[in-house]
Amino acid sequence: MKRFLLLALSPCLLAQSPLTLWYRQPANLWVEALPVGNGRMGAMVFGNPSLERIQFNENTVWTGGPHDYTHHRAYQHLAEIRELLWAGQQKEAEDLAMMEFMSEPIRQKAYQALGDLNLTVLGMTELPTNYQRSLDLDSGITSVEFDSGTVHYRREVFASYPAKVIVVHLFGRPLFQEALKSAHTPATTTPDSISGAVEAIRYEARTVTIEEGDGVTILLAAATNFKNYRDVSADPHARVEATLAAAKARGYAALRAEHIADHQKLFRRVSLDLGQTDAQKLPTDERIKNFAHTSDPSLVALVFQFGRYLLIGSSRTGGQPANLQGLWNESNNPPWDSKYTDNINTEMNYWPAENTNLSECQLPLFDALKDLSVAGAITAKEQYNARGWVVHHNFDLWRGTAPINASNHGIWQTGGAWLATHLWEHYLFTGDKAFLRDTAYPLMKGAALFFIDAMVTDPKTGYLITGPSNSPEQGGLVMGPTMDRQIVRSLFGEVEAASKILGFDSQLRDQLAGMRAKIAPDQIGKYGQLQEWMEDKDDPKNKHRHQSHLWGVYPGSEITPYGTPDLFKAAQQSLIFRGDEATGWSMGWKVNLWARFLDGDHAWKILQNLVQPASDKPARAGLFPNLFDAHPPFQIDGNFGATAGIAEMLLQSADPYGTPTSLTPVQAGEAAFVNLLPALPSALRNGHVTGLRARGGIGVEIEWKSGKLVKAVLKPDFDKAITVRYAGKEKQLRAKAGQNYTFGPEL
Ligand code: FUC
Repeated sequence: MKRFLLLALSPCLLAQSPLTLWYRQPANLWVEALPVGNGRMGAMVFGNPSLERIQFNENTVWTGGPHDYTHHRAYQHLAEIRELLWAGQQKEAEDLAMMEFMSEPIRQKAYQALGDLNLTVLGMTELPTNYQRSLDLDSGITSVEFDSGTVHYRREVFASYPAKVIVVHLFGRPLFQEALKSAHTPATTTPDSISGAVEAIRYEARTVTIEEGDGVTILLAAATNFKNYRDVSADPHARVEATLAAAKARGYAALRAEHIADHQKLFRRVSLDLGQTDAQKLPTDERIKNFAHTSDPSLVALVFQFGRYLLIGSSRTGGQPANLQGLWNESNNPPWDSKYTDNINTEMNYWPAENTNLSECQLPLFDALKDLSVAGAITAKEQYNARGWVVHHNFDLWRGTAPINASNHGIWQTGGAWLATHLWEHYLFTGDKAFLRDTAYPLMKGAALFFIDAMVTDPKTGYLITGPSNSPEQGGLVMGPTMDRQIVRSLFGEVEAASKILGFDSQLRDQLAGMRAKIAPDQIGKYGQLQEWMEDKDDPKNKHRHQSHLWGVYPGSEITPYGTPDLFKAAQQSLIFRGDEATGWSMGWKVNLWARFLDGDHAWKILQNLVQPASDKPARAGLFPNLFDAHPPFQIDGNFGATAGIAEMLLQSADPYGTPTSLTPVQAGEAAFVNLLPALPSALRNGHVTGLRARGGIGVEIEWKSGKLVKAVLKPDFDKAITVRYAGKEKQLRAKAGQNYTFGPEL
């Protein structure tokens, strides 16, 4: 009998849990380690038997300090930049903008690593056997266990949101040595503390060890002096001390129970069963390798739930929003600085928030929008002489809103506007009127005011357009890219709808409606494609990862199968031209787009490209062994895009009758549309999902067999007129709050 056998879960049980990632070997690379996070701190657990490495972050450790990036009085050059663009002198316009219109400094700041907690286990006499490490998504706990001689070793690690600490528990009180290591030099380091500074940020991390009963618990806390983007006057030492004292007083069992309860309150809202096969008995890394040639639908469910797990881990109330790597980062020079790139990436991070029932995980983003509306008002005034607020294609901890990097792609005006549409979506999903009135509306209105002032009339067509701007990351600086027009049209419509619901600003509402009708429309070009720009200049061979002009299909809903069938077909043609291969997040977007095109098998094909070993694709796409999505090297948006896309295959609640010109009752928040299994891939023959959410405040459960609906249950939170659709049939319903409505395939 091994000494601690009773404490260990049987490996066999773990291996069969559909919500577990597990491996037969420790992590060698960072993208093999297992993530835990509490919205402030993240940790990556490597699981080496005798030398455990827990690499950790705190998400306010960034380079830089409070700073206004705005290029003051840049508006003086705006007219000339526009004139040059209209005269076809793009290079001259970009050169002038590079000199006179860019952020100061031109780059924003970078998210940083914090340190490593290294644990050396002493006295292990024999090489480990029966090794297994795992991450249980359901409890949010990662564990490592193995035997050495007659001793069974087991440890677990979790990140507690309520207690703000990382908790490491070593069962059986093995002898060990602990060493904290800072990711920065110089730093003041002892075995159980590190403190130092990165430019304006001062940080501290500290552990305390508690010996309780049959185990040892190490509590790790970290904090900085960051209070908000303009104030770094907090005391990291006092913060860490207070956190540790409170956590220590609770003890391991209470911390663990509290963590599980907190995590499950969010995580368990949605269950997804796509069927079980033998393929799922293998370790996760092997399942990724096998996915292309075996039937393993349960891996799709795991990828889906992993995205939800990552959102819970990286975006919790009171903290920072999820950045390009969520909050997991081991580098002080991470790709794209691990900032907030909002010409797709930051938004994609939040695509699964509402429909997969993690609505409150968006609140950190909305807090950031409040900051951005203040910082971005200076940029709006100084660079466009406009009211309201603007965010270009990136922001950072210091809420830089001016155009960064280079004028050919940094000057993109609709980052703030796109983010503001998330406020409206949050309202549509939750029906929370107080949120609409107090938080959403003022921000949405500010985002719209900017475009009332900053849009111009195109001299050639007489339409209203944005500019200077770009179609994200290609084609250079232009006037009036399609994506901008779609975003502004949606934003204006949403502000109109919100002002109507709230009884505010009727004059503004009329003004927005008038302007919205004059924004240059979506156009079909000579290849039958949806034009990406004002001019018909798309290259059908263009495989660019961005497919920005398809915004109106997803995440927007102005191009729809039944409202705008011609544009819908053209948009589909554009996506066919772009192809099925792409980098990580781009594939995440394509899954959602093909789902909105109601083509489940095509969405599935993209998902198969996404769920393949990253190593086979020089790490430009695919999944790493720990299921992190590749985008050289790792970017979390691909995970979130995949989760949102899988949900979008099963349930859609955007109005499929929408058009760019008039807001439908669904888009205006007056009615709801529930489209059941709109893009079910033939590979997902059987399944059962509970807890998805539809716009209108509706909980949705769906069960299907052999590719056909068996039963759907709608649970509206509010009285609502709902159209339910399945397999071409529709049914109207006047639903009452709190009642269940059950449908079979005949509706
Ligand atoms: C956008 C993308 C890149 C990358 C970066 C963080 O600029 O075009 O692929 O994801 O964001």
